[in-house]
Amino acid sequence: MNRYIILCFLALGSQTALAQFELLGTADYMPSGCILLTPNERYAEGIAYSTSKLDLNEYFEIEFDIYLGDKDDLGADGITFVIHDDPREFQAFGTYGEGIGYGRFNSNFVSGNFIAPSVAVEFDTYQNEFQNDPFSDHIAFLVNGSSYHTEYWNNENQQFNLEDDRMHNFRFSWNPETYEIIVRLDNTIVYQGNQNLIEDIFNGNTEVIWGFTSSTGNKYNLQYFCFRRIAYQPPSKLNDEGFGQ
Ligand SMILES: [Ca+2]
Ligand SMILES: [Ca+2]
Repeated sequence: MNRYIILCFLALGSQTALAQFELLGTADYMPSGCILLTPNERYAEGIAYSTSKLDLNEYFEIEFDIYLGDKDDLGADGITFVIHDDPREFQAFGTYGEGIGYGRFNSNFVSGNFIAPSVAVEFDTYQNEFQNDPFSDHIAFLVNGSSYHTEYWNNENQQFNLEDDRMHNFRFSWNPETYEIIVRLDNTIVYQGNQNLIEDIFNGNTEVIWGFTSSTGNKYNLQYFCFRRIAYQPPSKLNDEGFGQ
């Protein structure tokens, strides 16, 4: 209990940490106010969920800076941003290694640990053939605890690398009127889709949990995220016309 109080104090004292998180596995608060997901160690799994749920009836854009480590060839596995309504609520977790703490080893078998119902954006730093991963690091939109994807974004670059010892800006927006989801990495749109999350994924529920999952395997990296802001208003008309963004 004492540790919890101290961590909350640290978080509240930081200008960057404006959200409280439930922490699982190796996840922990960092002195900077960012949230450690995995240390630079083998076979780690860390998950952090905001204690405040999202309301999918409302427009939102949520922004983070993410860090995927500094080892390219020897690094793994990545992180996911997840929105879920799993019955385990703030204790939900998926498989380590190629599951990135979100998914499962084989999309054809609904067994093992995975998070569902859910959607997620994976930032994947290690190639796994069962998940249809390309050679390069990549970003993919995932559904209902399956790490397998048929499409991905890697800037059409087979050398694309996120384990570059740099922070990367990540934004996710949801529009309940148009059902549009937009994901940006470093101001580039890396996923854009239309899906009625409320009806198609969450069976009518609009109050959902959000957070990050992460893992390592035999290869590993330090991985963490920093919450920046959440906005509940869509971009202004000015921005829709191409100004200001
Ligand atoms: Ca890489
Ligand atoms: Ca992978």
